[in-house]
Amino acid sequence: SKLMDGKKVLIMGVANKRSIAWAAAKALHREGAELAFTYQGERLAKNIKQLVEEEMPGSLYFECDVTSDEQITRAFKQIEEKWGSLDGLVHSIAFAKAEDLEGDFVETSRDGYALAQDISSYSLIAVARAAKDLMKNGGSIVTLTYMGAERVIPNYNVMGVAKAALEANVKYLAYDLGPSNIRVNAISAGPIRTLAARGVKDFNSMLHVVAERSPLRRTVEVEEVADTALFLQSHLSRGITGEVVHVDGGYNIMG
Ligand code: 0WD
Repeated sequence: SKLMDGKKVLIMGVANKRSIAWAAAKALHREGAELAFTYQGERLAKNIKQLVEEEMPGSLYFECDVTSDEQITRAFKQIEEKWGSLDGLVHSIAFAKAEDLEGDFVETSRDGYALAQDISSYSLIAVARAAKDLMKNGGSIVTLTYMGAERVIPNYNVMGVAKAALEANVKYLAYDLGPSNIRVNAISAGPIRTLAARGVKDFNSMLHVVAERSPLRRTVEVEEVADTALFLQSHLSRGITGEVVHVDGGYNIMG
């Protein structure tokens, strides 16, 4: 038998095959989970349809832009109709305007700040609320964060502040949902070349610094992040909630 046999997991945030969410889906699929996907908009519908039908036929997929309460409600209604219940949720979504991911943080606009918080931080609360009624036998919610929440990473700027809020959300949600045996955790991943990473100025030099200075003397592979997502989704992590697990080759311990 496999680690995730009989478990139903919703994956939010696949943009393409390089997405961390897609790697997490592959790890969960390998271990027998049934999967559903939500994607941001019509722009991504073709990508998702193709990926799912080629590699995970039978998986469900629905549109869900997390800035829209209506779309969140509709997506979870569709999941309820198809599945009746849910065991896991992987939230792998973030966004900030390009102009807010470089230069002086002090120049962050009110709009840019609100947008980054809405998509990258508030959305976890919104989807946790929608998921909790479906997680009738308990569940596991996993989100993706970055060390820019804990310390200043030049250019990460407004996203660092959004990730700090996201990590606080993880703790408050873990407390709220604990009595329902729903666990809420974050993975703080080291830098990985994805679509979202392309938006961060000087991303390549971040990769170099990690490869040079981290205890493992290398950057992390997306599969390593995915296997941690699998662990946090599985019964192996049943005693862990409200935690931020660093999957960064140990980089965060360095002074
Ligand atoms: O180095 C990295 N790549 C790291 C990423 C290090 C540490 C953490 N992370 C985080 C990101 O901040 C994000 O929370 O991992 C998560 C996944 O990011 P990713 O896999 O690196 O990037 P990507 O494949 O682009 O997936 C993020 C997706 C969006 O992609 P684009 O690039 O098209 O914006 O988040 C989704 C979208 O698919 N997304 C939304 N989904 C629903 N509604 C929305 C939205 N409004 N906005 C963005």
